[in-house]
Amino acid sequence: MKKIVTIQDISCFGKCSLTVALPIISAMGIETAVIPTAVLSTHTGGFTGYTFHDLSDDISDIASHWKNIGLKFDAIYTGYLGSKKQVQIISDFFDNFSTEENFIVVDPVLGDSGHLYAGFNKDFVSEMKKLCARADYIIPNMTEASFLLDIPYSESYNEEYVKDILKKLAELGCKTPVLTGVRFDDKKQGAAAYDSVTGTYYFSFVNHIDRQFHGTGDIFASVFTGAVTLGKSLQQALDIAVNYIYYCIEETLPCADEMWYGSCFELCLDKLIEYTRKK
Ligand code: PXL
Repeated sequence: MKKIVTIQDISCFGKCSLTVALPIISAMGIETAVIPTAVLSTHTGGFTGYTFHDLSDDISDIASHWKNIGLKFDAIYTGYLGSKKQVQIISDFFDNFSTEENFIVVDPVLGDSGHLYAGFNKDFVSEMKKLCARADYIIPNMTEASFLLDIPYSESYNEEYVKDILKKLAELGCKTPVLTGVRFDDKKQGAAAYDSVTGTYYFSFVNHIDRQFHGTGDIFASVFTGAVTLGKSLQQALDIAVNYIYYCIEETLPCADEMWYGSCFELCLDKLIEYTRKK
């Protein structure tokens, strides 16, 4: 059985980070080990008054124990990290657990819609850039890509622009950057990737639905990481993740007002399992 370790926060309410990564990766038939980086009462996107309990010191202790008992993983997948210090701790985790056989996915969770999430600043972005340099795959959205590359955020662009961004993201040091939330017109939306080893670009699109829901970036990253872990090609992994997000949004639309803080991803896990099992 394949085994992924995912390192990100637990937002106790709000459907993101570990509360989506665990059910999604498990549904794909992959064992999911977790290291929580922080415990928040809710995520930071729209809630006020949330609690934040930093677990930085626990990460190294958990890693030491795992090292002692010889645990190995097929993939290491990181998401939301709460501080610059945590990024350094995760880098040490990579030193200890990355091997020739496994791969690293960094979802550089920084922001959305042109803005950084609450609590993040340019120093944090610089630190995240260093983590991206160590990854096989990074999965930023357009906002995160702009901050990582220190370029203005734009909502209107063409295929050449996306290819250029992907190439520049690869120049940060990561082998395969994957860009989410790609949209050239109001008909299609999806994701793009660049395999810097072969110099090949990949795209995957579905019909555009003009509604965004919190946590879909985490869902995308979890599905993509699971698919690559199962040996799917880059194109297949993009297609599975893009289509699953489409179904999640479609399922969420009827209760969109109530679901401003997350999506109804639970209602289409059957579709994810079906996609995952297809050859
Ligand atoms: O969905 C990304 C995410 C993860 N974890 C926390 C967040 C966010 C985005 O706002 O606040 C705590």
